Amino acid sequence: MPGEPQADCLFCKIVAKEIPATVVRESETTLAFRDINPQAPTHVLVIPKAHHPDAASLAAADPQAAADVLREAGEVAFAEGVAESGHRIVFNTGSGAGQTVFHAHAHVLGGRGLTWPPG
Ligand code: IU
Repeated sequence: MPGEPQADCLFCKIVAKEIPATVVRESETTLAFRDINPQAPTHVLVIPKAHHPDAASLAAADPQAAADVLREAGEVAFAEGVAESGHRIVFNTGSGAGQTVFHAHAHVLGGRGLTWPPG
């Protein structure tokens, strides 16, 4: 069933507090925590609490939850002080794009200059 917790999903385990994470924000439907391998001074992941494998399937199955993730990503950027200096919200989608955890997540990156195109 879309949205159901998956036993082998690392981010479902973080939502269930079975694996620790440095949580910076939590809402009814989302969780935001610091990436363990930060690629910028600010690098926070925002995930839906429900399991969806990637951003596209999240948006298709639950558009409100997708909107919640985007709103929380914006709140994280504001709280981290990178809202105005510039930040990037990234959804790697598919292994070819570097997705390694197949539970939808937004990377919120900021605090340094970000070049385009990304690698
Ligand atoms: P990706 O877009 O699927 O590649 O992003 C997964 C991210 O999850 C990546 O930046 C990892 O550093 C991060 N991460 C984490 O924060 N905590 C973990 O326990 C694991 C991965 I495994």
